Amino acid sequence: MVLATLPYRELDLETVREFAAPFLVGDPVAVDEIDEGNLNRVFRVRSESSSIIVKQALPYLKVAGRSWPLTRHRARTENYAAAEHGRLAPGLVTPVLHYSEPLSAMVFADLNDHVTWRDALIAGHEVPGAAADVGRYCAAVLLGTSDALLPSAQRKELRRRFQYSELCVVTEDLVFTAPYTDSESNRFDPEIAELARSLRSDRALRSAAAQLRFEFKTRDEALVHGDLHTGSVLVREGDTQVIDLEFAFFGPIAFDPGLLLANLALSRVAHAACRHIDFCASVDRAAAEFWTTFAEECRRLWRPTEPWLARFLGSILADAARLAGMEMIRRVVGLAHVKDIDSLSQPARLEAQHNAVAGGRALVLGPPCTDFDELWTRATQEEMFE
Ligand code: SR1
Ligand code: MG
Repeated sequence: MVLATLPYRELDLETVREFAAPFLVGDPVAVDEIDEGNLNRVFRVRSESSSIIVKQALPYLKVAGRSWPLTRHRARTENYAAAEHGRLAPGLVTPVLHYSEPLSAMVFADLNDHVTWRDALIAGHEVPGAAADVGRYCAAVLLGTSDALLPSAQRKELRRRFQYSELCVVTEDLVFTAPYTDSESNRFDPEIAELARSLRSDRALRSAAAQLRFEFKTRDEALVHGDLHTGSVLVREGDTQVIDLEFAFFGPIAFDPGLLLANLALSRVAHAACRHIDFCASVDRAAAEFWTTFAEECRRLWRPTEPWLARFLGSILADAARLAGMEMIRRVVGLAHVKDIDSLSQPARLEAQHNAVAGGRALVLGPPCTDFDELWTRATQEEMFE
């Protein structure tokens, strides 16, 4: 293949056909660009009888443009992390079928009968099994790459392959810093300008954010997904696939459960603002099922008699709550929002934004959460709102 031997170039609707051809049954006949995602270009290439996905890292952040340069190392990270997490959680991670180092491009099966869990939630569709699958995934990969289960020598070797990457710096900035400063990257509706300003002058919140940022940078506990929101999970009844592992790094175990719970809480807050009471109950069940399965699976994988287990899970829950709070706040006032709320019209949108920030604050500033119900009640509290 000519392209494979060339130096890096951005694939486009034409050149991606040549790159994709060896992975299709028959010649490529159609290409679409999938416009989801903030960082990379993603194409669907079809032949008469098959289709695949090509994902290419760009040398800049797609949502911000060339003014925010990035290296393309994230493609290598994603390729390694998908292999490692796929080994630990078989059947729950979409495998990379081919990786081109020169093009920073990956080929995946086209799961066109799946949707993102976020889209399913927005549409009000309950997906039985998804929450439990993601709970199992988290337990397998987080415990499986931590000192709890992985022998030291193997862990050292794995650790060497995953550096604190520039995407970790993006997270540091977008999750823990920008929402609490007058950063140019922040985006919020004019109606909540006052709310956004109030975050910058809240010393307790800023101090908590600084502490959580420090912990994010220094708690080298497990190979975390690093961006486990509901858009990083593809679902279909009977199948759940975790995708988009480019943010993977050795970080706090609570980071992935925290982000996942925050994104479920954002879904809940959005549905509550639309008075979709029945679906709120469905999101409540999904969140509880995620956490319960995660905890049970940790127990099973480690050993039910491990004397430290209850305290270990307790501290993950308390940390996950605070991290979830950071995620909820940044998805309202920071650069990257969630469709769950941004697709709402007023007045539901404003109510959801206020409640998401209130839930986030309560998680971050309240006393440490000691059980799941407390975390979820705080995250999804509804403030009196006019
Ligand atoms: C600019 S990148 C914005 C966000 O998209 C990714 O999915 C991460 O959540 C990141 O923070
Ligand atoms: Mg992503």
